[in-house]
Amino acid sequence: MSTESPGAARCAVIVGPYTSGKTTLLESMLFQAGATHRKGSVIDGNSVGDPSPEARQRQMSVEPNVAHCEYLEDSWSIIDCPGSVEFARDSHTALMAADLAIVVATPEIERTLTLAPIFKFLDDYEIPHVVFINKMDKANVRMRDLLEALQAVSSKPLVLRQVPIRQGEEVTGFVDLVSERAWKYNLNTQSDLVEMPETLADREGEARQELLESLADYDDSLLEQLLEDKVPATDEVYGLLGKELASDLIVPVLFGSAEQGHGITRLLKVLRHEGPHPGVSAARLGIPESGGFAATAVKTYHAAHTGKLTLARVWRGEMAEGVTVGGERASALYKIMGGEQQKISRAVAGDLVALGRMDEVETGDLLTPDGRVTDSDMLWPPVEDPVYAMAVVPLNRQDEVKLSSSIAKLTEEDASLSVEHNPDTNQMLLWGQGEMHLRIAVDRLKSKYNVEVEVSLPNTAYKETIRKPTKQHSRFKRQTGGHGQFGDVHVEIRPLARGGGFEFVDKVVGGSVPRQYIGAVETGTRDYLQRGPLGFPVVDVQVTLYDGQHHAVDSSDQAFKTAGRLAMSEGMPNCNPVLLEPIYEVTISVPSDFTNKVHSLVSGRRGQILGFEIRPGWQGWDDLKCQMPQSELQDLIIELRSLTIGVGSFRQKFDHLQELTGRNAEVVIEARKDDSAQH
Ligand SMILES: Nc1nc2c(ncn2[C@@H]2O[C@H](COP(=O)(O)OP(=O)(O)OP(=O)(O)O)[C@@H](O)[C@H]2O)c(=O)[nH]1
Ligand SMILES: [Mg+2]
Repeated sequence: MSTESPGAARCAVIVGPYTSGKTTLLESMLFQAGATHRKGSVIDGNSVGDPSPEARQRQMSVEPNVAHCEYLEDSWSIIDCPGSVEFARDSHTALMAADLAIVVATPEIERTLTLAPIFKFLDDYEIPHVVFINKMDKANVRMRDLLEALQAVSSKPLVLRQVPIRQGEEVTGFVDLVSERAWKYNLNTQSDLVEMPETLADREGEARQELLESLADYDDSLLEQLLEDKVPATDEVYGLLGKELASDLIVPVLFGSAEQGHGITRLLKVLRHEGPHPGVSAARLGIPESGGFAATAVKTYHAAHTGKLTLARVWRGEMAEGVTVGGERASALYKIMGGEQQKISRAVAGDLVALGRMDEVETGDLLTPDGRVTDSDMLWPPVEDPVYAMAVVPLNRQDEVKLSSSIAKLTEEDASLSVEHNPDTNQMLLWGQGEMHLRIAVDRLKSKYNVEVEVSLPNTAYKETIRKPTKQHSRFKRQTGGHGQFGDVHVEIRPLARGGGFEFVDKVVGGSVPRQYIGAVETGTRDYLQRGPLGFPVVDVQVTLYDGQHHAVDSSDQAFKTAGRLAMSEGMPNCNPVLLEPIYEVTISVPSDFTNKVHSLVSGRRGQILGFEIRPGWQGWDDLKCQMPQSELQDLIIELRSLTIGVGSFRQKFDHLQELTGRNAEVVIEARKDDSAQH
């Protein structure tokens, strides 16, 4: 496949930490490219991006925003991603449509660490990217210091493309290090060409030399020229910038202010001249070169009027109205612009298109005329581990079915959201990436599907067991008119080793309990296990039936089942019952600067550190392995993020049940009693 695809639309995906100004940047780019006639703002709630009520209300992005513009002769699709780590899934999949990413950073050295996970993802998938340092109207750091801090979290060399012109503290323009021209910012429009300030000459020369040396690291011809003190041709430098960006060897760094519209035209020009073409991206993704059209489904939306919409990047061929994928027909093709959809008749290689009502298609599929390729060679990011859960119950009981189908739509839109029916606690749990993530899911249930739910913290799956054996004789006897009921059993109840579950042993001799009733006794004892003397499911217990009595007329399955159950409820309280709490194995990943803080976090939550190692593939990060009670994990992510400027994360896996005694156990048992009293 030719990697040159002149004329094909390109796709830039805007990513970056929370509130760095991505949606404002989109607004500014659209305005300065002439795609909009008025520049809206996130604060005023009239931006192209963030059209949903959930986003407007919080003045933050909660899903990707899609827009298009023509700049000079080029077509661009732009996807603006939410910055909150809780919506990382959307950035990850949107980036699979990207020819390049624009990483929006802020000029704050103390926040540069928040870029680490973003750079890591871009590196893992070799996605070409530029950095745009936004909010320069508020900057009070030296560019050199900022760049050094940014470089510390990027494994790829950052190459400064511009140096700031300052008047006092204020950044009023920039010098482009390739053309060596100076520009003065204008509010929300192109900059003016000005004389290069003399005071900047040294700094400019030094920064330009750094840029050339970075490029020369990957180009021998430029290296030779530099060694011979020759000045390389400007076109050659532009060419190398484009080439090395497309191969993800270097990361150009630009800056400006999305709010003021500063540096935006420069960014658009860099995209125009140096932005990779879709052919490069298709090759990177391993899209096969022949066989009709090929498109990747990168996001699924369920919209009120159009139903399900699949956002797809077309890599090859053409999709026209009525297009079918393995027999399934798209109801329509749309071009999305913020909250609006416009019907279009065709989409060709390079385009970002939304396909209507493709029920079978899932995010991540490669769409071809022959059908969906769900397991292609195409790289596809794994789903993020869930870290936070809420229990949900429909306010209106009749909404139960509707709730399940609505949640299914939400999880189809966002695979980092999932649902679990927890059999231990009998709760329906919504799992996701944090409190905000789940609150927005709950808001959407109401605003989109008209299902209101009550949310609560998930219950911990406590169990109980016993510590000493007992023998129990119980008799169930009832005489009520005609037929009576009679069952009499002798059982021995014994503790089993942890993980032993439940065992029922039949040691009846001589038919004191006739064969046909033994199963009923077992059923009775098993029934009891659902709720032991402390109020929780019973585990790790063995019950041996060794004797009993029966009555020729009055004995029955039912009578022996009741007798079995009775023996348990009379015997178990004498067995020294004890609470068991679930212990999880937890791996916490943080930059090593935070490792000490995490040690105290873990011990403060009754955790036990098992050890720590370097996080594989993450320079300067640690993986701390520990064991922690499930009850301490519920809001762990909230504290962990607040300790680590949002970048810490963890994975959890059930490990074992462990006895819980003392005050902690009493609280749990009391709460269970209160809970039962209410129901
Ligand atoms: N001073 C200044 N403020 C800005 C600039 N760009 C954005 N902001 C402000 O920063 C805040 C966040 O802007 P957004 O554009 O919503 O940021 P975002 O990165 O899209 O945020 P999320 O999508 O929620 O992560 C808003 O209050 C903007 O007005 C800028 O260049 N300078
Ligand atoms: Mg945003």
